[in-house]
This record gives sequence, structure tokens and C-alpha cells, in this order.
Amino acid sequence: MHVLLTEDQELFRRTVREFAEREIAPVAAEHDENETFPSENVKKMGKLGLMGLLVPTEYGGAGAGSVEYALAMEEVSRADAAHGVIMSVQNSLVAKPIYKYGTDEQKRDYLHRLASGDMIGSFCLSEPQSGSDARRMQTTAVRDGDYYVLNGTKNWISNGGEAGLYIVFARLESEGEEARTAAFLVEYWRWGISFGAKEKKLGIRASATTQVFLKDCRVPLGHLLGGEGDGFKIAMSSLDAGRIGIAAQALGIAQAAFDAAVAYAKEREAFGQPIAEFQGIQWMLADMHVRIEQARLLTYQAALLESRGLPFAKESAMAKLSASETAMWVTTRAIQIHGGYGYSREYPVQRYFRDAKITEIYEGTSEIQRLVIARSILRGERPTAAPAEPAEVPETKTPVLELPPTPAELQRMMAPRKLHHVAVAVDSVDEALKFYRETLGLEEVTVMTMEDRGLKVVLVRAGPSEIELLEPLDPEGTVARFLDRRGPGLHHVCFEVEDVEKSMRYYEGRGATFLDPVPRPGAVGLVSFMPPSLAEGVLVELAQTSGYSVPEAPSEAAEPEEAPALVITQPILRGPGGYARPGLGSAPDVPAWGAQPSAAPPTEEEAPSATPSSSAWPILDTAIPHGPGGYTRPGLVTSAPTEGWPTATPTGPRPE
Ligand code: COS
Repeated sequence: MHVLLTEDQELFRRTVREFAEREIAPVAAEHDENETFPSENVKKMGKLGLMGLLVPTEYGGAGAGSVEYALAMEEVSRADAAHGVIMSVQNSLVAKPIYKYGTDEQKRDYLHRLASGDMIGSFCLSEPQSGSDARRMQTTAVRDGDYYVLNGTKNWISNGGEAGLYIVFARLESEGEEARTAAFLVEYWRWGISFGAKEKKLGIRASATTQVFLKDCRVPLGHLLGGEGDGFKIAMSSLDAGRIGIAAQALGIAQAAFDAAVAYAKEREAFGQPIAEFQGIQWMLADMHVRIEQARLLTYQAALLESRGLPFAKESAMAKLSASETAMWVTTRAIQIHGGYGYSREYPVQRYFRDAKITEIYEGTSEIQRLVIARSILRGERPTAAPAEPAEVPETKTPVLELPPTPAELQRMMAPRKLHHVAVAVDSVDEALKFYRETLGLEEVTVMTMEDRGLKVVLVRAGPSEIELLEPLDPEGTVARFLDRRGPGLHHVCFEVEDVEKSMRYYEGRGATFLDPVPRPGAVGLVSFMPPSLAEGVLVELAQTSGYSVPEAPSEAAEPEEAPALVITQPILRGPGGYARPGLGSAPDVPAWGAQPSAAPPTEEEAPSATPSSSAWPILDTAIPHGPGGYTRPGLVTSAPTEGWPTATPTGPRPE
């Protein structure tokens, strides 16, 4: 654990590292090679909270401080510096100045969207003729009624063309007065803003860098950030904080190169031993490590000062100067250690080297950092205070990030925990229970009547799983219809899952469907059914049993009435599904399920598990008035023998 960090901050760092190694590192080379903006990953970063780390929670951000921001920047940039710059511009150059200097309305309008990553931000200060000498900007803003009209060209604009919101700095043109500067919030869709082609850069090639053109671009007065005349100071104070992020970005690049160099040195052999055994390599690695740690201490120092509301402009310049020069130094040596392989684009170390260079240039060159440090030494702690700074530093916290699970973790999480029960549709639960109790010696755990579903349900414990006996009370219910069509037997299998709703969404993503769009209360918990068409004719139930209490069984269910004595007047034979039941006689031909010409088509829930062979089973040829459970079903209501398999769905009240 680093001496300047808390345990929570270390945990936070580990989470970001895991995310970056999983989501960013694997695609970094491809985005670099193709110079493509990593939009998908930006969305994921937004979801995790990285795009709004510095935005207070009241505006939908993570409410983190500068230290967490530095940690996240380092870890993201260790995987890919281009992702790092997208995140740094968003946080320190756009969201933070809006929070610091924006009106309530501006905060409300933009911070939530920036924090979620739905909107990307961009900071437009540099111009073709002014980079380091930022005060010489030529872009103008002229007030015209309720609008400012902006004209000019901005250069090297990170997130250019990808961003939805641009903070544009401009000189206010007003006659007779000394030129003052101002900052404006300009959305991408405003008339008069346009973007140049993507710059062809040496490094951070996945990030978008373009020119931004402003041609008579009208922005409402309410889009002025801070006051008239505050522009340069807002830019400077934003860059002070931004430089902590760039220092951390450089650290991440250096760390990635160092890690690669150590691994390679241990693996690569020369003159009969791993090159890590040579003192020349060892000293290089030692020096690289020391310089990285020096830069890290300076970076954390600047971040700590900022998060405590103390002056930090000099320290952030020192951190950026040190870390960026370290990144160049370390990546150069990392390539040297890799030898010829280091020069090949097959290895990532050359990307680190190319990416490192920009950290010595943007958000103030190394020369500007030296100038800021020297001025601070010679003139005092910091320049005149930035405008409209809030007196208090907002309270920050180390966010607990929730990493989305990996596909393998997700599969493990969503996998059925166990077979919860096998459900059997029966004519009489009491009769069936006799068998389970008396013959198999199993005991029922629950007996309940589910009025709303027209069912009597008994659960019998059988080892770690259960058997669910379903007796229809409602003649129109699905179980009654199931019995009518198929007779007693397997109705469904039920798997226990941790969270049935999440499982539904997960399995839907894998092509499954459910009978209900959302889970419903069932006998064993919150449940949802997959239609039999999915699993070779078997209805599959998912049940979330934890955190769900089974409705109390009505008192009569506690002491179940004696089942009405079964009067078997007909020989017990087999139905078309092969089940044995009273009252079914034999008959030579049974049409197959799908072949019943006038039968109502089985619903998904009651569909048969398999098509029985038409010749295998004898047919119902005599009728009984109703099933022993007392419900009416087709083919059982008439006293006259029926022709073939029943075709009508019963109607009318259930016989008492
Ligand atoms: N925070 C707040 N205010 C600041 C400030 C800071 N860090 N730095 C300067 N200011 C204020 C000063 O206090 C001064 O205010 P007053 O006019 O009220 O006295 C005003 O800004 C001008 O300051 P200064 O005279 O120091 O400005 P300079 O033009 O001499 O230069 C440097 C300042 C060189 C430090 C500045 O231009 C700079 O940082 N340039 C680099 C810009 C940069 O990083 N570009 C990259 C673009 S982003 S990729």
C-alpha cells in the first residue's frame, strides 16, 4: 500500500486497474493502429463513474477528489493513454470548471450528462498562433443583443468532433476597452461551429484531435461561463488542476513501459542467462523505478494539496514536469531493454514511447511548467487568485466502483444454483402424497391453496430438491388443461437462481424467452417460466427463493381434507402421454399431438414434452364425470364414450 494513500483509495485503484486491464488494454493497440475513437469504452467508463469522477454526487458524479482522479488516470493510462486523455479533458478541463464557475442552470444542464459519459466535453484554448502564449488568443466574442457571436479557429482540440460540449475561450471585443477574455459553453449543434479533420498524430492516436472553427457562432448570454473578463483565469486555473491528471497519465505510461521491461528482461535470454541477470539492465530498471516513484510522490502531493483546498499550482506543474519527462526517459529505456522487439509495432512498448511524448507538450509544455515553477519561487505561492472560486472545497469521498462482471463471472452468477424442484401435475395431491409419504417415506413441507392461480400445491422434500405436486382447482387453469391434454406427469422443472429478474435479462441475452415479461410470485418464490418450445418440450421455471416468503397456507391446507375416495369404475390404463390413470380405456389409434384436427392448439405453457407415437398408446374411450380433484375436463364430462382424443375446452363452473 502506498504511504500517501488510504485503504479505500488502494481498493479504488485496484478496481480501476481491473477494469482497465479487462476493457481497455485488449483493444488499445487496435484503436491506436486504426486511429479510432473508443466510443464503446467511453460508455463503459461513464457507467463505471470515471467520466464524472470529479463531479459531486448531487450532479450525478462520483464525488471523488483529486487523489482518486490521479489514481484512475494512472491506471487507465497504464492500459492506454488515449483513453486517459479523453477522461482527463472530461473531468478536469470541462466538468470541473463548470462546477466551479458555472451558474446553477449550467450545472444542471451539463453536469449530469458529462458525469454519465453521455456527453463528452472539450476545452478549446490553443489556436494556430498561440499555444504557450495563451493570452494572445485571436478568437473573438462580440455581444449582439441576447447573444455572443464567436469567430476564430481553435487548434489541437482533444475530443474535437466527438464532444457534445465545447468550452471556448475568446477575447471580448468591445470598443475602447482593453481586451478581456471570456469562456463560453458551446454545444456541437450550434450553427457556426464546425470541426476539422482528425490530426495525424505520433501518439494517443485513438483520441480525437481536431481544429474547431467558429464562424459567426451565436451562443446565448446564459452560456457565458464565469464573468466577462474571467476567461484566461478560468483557463489557467483549470489547467493547474488538469496538469495533475496529465502527470498521472504520464505515470501510467511510464509504469506500463516499466512493467513490460521487467517482464521482458526476466524472460529474454542472452549469453546463456536472462538479461535481467546483467547489471547493466538491473541498473536501468532500478533508475526507471526510482524516477517513477519520485514522479508518483510529486503527483500525489499535488493531488492531496488540491483536494484539501490548499495552493497547488506550483506542485501540479512540478508533478507534470517530473512525470512527463520520466515517461519519456522510462519508455526510451524500456525500448532499449526490448532491443529490436521494442522497435516493432508488434510490441506495445513503442506505443508507450510515442504516447509519452505528448505529456511533455499539452496542458503546458515542460518549458511552461518550468516557467510556472520559477515564477512561483520568485514571486510567491501562486498568481492572483482565480475568479469566483468557491470559498469551500466540496467534500469528496473515495467512490466504491462497481465493476461489471466478466462474461465468465456473469455466467457463474447466473447459473442455476440447484434443481429446486420437479413439478408434477396430478389429479389429486392427496392421492399422490400418499405414494411419496407411504412408499418413499418423504414428507411434505408445504401444502397451500393458490386461489389466484386455481391450484392446490404440495411441496415434498426429496434430498436437496423438492417435488411439487400441482392439483388444479380451476377447470380453466393451465394445469387443468395440461392434465386434460397430457394426463398426470411432469409439468415443469424448476431451477433456483439468485436473482430471477437478472437471470431473465441474462438468458434473454442468450436467446431465451419467458412467458411473462417480469417475474411473478409463485409457490416457491419469485418465478418465471421459459416456454417448453425452448427445452425440448419441457417447461422450465426459474425461481428466486431467497428474500421471498412463501404465502401462508390457509388453515384448511394445514390439515388437508381427506381426498375424496376414488371410485374407480373403469380399468386403469394409459393415456396418450403414457400415464396411468383411472378411467382410461384402451383404443387402437391415437392421433399425435400436433395432428389432432380440431383440438385447441396447446399453449406454450401446457405444450407436451414430446410427441407421443400415435400407435404406442391406447385411447380414452370411456368418460368419467370429472377428475378426482373435482374439476371438469374435456372428455370426462359426458357419460357417453367419446370419439378419439377430446377436442373441446371445458366451460361452465367447476362441479362441487
Ligand atoms: N490561476 C489563476 N489565475 C492565473 C493563473 C493561474 N494558474 N496564472 C495566471 N493567472 C492570472 C494572473 O494572476 C494574471 O491576473 P491579473 O491580470 O489579474 O494579474 C493573469 O492571469 C495573467 O497572468 P500572467 O501575467 O502570469 O500571464 P502570462 O501571459 O504571463 O502567462 C502562462 C502565463 C505562461 C503561465 C500561461 O500563459 C500558460 O500557462 N500558458 C500555457 C498554456 C497552456 O497550457 N496551453 C496548453 C493548452 S491546453 S492543451
